[in-house]
Amino acid sequence: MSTDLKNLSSYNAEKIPDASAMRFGIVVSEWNEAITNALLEGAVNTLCKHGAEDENIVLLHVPGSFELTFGSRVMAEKEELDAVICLGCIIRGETPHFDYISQGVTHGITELNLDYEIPFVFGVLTTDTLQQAQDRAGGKHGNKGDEAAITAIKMVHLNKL
Ligand code: DLZ
Repeated sequence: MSTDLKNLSSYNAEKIPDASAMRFGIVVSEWNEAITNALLEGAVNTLCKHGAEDENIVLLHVPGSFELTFGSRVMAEKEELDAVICLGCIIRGETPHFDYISQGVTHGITELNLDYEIPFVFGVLTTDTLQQAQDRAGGKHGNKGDEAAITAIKMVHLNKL
């Protein structure tokens, strides 16, 4: 199928707002770190490509995707931020753990978006296999870290209108 080869991270760079006055937090899960490091690299490169300054990107690592909610809340409380990007990778195993973690972090990040005045971006891969995750972390389907960064810039811009 032709859609198999589509890079889902493609976008028109000219339509993205300037991020030079924006300050971002990025919270990254250590589980599946080869994948989450690739997401992080994509997110940071994309923020910088659109003008964000290095000193305006604050990083925090948490043990697993389930901890992204708490880590993001800590970030929002302790730092002056315009947005928080949450990066994780949950790969389905043999037990229902995948579903509990996925639902927990989805719900948690949704709650943060409702409770705070800044956006929290969901950059969490939920895949059946490692290959599917690799395909979305700098592989044939692009990099969801790039997409999370673009979403964060757009949402900060929207929040400042
Ligand atoms: C326990 C667990 C499992 C089985 N799988 C993943 C995963 O695929 N991706 C991920 O980010 N984290 C996983 N974790 C760890 C949980 O997110 C969490 O860190 C622990 O349950 C402790 O709260």
